[in-house]
Amino acid sequence: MTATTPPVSSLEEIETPPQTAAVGLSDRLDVLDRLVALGEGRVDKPLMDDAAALLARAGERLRLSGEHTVVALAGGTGSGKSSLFNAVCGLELSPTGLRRPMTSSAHSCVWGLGGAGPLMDWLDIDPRHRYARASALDGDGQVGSLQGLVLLDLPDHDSIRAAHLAEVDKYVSVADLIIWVLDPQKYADFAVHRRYFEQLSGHTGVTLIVLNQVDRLEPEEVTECVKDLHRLLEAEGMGGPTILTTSAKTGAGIEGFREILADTVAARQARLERLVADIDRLVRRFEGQYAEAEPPTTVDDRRAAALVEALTEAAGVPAVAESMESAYSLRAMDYIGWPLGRLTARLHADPLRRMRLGELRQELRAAFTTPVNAQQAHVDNALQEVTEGVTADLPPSWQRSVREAGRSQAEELPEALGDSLREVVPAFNQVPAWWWILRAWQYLLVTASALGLLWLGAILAYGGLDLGRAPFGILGDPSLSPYVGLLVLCTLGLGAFTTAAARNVIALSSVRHSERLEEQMRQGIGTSARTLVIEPVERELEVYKSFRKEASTAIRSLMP
Ligand SMILES: Nc1nc2c(ncn2[C@@H]2O[C@H](COP(=O)(O)OP(=O)(O)OP(=O)(O)O)[C@@H](O)[C@H]2O)c(=O)[nH]1
Ligand SMILES: [Mg+2]
Repeated sequence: MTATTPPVSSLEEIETPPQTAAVGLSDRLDVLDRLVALGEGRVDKPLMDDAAALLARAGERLRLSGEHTVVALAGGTGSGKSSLFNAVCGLELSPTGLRRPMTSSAHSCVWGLGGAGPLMDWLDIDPRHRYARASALDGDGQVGSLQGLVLLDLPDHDSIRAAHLAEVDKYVSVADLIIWVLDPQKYADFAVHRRYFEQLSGHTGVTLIVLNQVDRLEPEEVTECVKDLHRLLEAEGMGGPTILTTSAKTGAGIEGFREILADTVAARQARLERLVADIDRLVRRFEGQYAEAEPPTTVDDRRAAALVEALTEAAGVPAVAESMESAYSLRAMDYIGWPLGRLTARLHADPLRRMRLGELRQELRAAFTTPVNAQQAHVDNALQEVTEGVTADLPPSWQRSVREAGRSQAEELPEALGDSLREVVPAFNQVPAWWWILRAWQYLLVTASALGLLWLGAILAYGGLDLGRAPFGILGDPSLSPYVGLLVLCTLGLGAFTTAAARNVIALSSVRHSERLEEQMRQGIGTSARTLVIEPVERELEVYKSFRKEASTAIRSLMP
């Protein structure tokens, strides 16, 4: 074979601009794929179903490299696959020779269309065995264009079968045409191998038979051979197969071979153009699925705050805070009230006070331990308010999906609200340091009063009634009794004053304390509202935003 002049370069170097009508198919399929992923379950179902069906029809093959027509040369070793490959390429690209088997890994040649890289990668074709031909330099005008053709020179099938079963499957699954190259000596082997290939891939697609090396036969022998092959194929159930005779050595039949390749390219282009038209028609149907107005992507602060307020109400936080305030006062008085007063109160068993504290405890226990039985209507209203504000500019289907997103985790709200309430329990149960200090102070005063009274008693006993000798002078000195009495009165007065002052301080701090706990509960509820309602809504708005962008860009790029 003599090499002709056209330049050859690696695939990466040739990136000719797209020239066919079907160009952009991969991009279109990607866009459609994204639209389906974003719109699934949200947008008009019949449209989504049609889009999914179209994507399935296009399949992985088109996604990899829709614009290319893949033709694979398969056959037994030495039949002349590489020689034919070189003859069509016009260059000695794939080594041929007497060594058997010769080709150990697939070679490829791409005609004039960039972007076959992913397909080559997927087929695992060694970059050193990838070639490209500029289509303009190709052919002599007598045959149609080979633009977009990917010709694969495969190793003989015994070799690929031995090496990688999966490889065969790959080649066959992407091939638009499989060419079986037979030689006059071994053409009968075809039946065995064909079944093997079909079994592997379930591929019953287009197959062309090439009987090569016909220069080795006399013309009558060629006719006889072709007849025989026809019979063989019919017996195999392949009615009316196309059989081409070639000689890679003399060039006989090569022109016809190229013509068939060009027809295959043209047929594929026509199929792709139909597919492109189908996709474009489908994309137009997305027009009604988004609104012109730029959508919001966040829930505004006012509405978010209103939701927290409504949930706070629904969880009964104000009532809980009120109970906490009362309980705080009662507990505080228990701690720092005048100890003697408490003692008498206990002796008299103030029933009202007892009942009140018991009730409060019960109320709070209920609030903290059971999930909040939030009023559903209240919550529903709040959720509706949140989504209403952001869906105004959305088409109905997306309004629905945003509303659903807002409610998607509503079931978890009561438990989450309950948790927010429970979180304040440790803070509620705390005893502030100043309670302890005042309590100690009160006991000190009581002790001082008691000692003063004992002292008075001793003065009366030893000094007044003269019951004996006092162990210390001061215990029997009646002249001290007014001072001691004054001391007792002072400590008692101080106790009463402390109690009165504490009452005021408690009144103030119980309000502050409950306000602080209420704020803490509110914050917890705020967090729940964000994670369970606002964030799902905002995520859905983001999905709509992406969908709108994809759909509007796709529609704008369509021809009018
Ligand atoms: N006479 C004649 N010889 C041919 C023809 N085609 C190929 N040959 C020779 O047959 C031998 C095998 O050709 P290859 O093209 O390497 O065969 P192959 O099918 O690629 O073989 P493997 O790579 O081993 O699978 C070579 O020596 C070629 O020169 C032809 O049409 N006529
Ligand atoms: Mg070979």
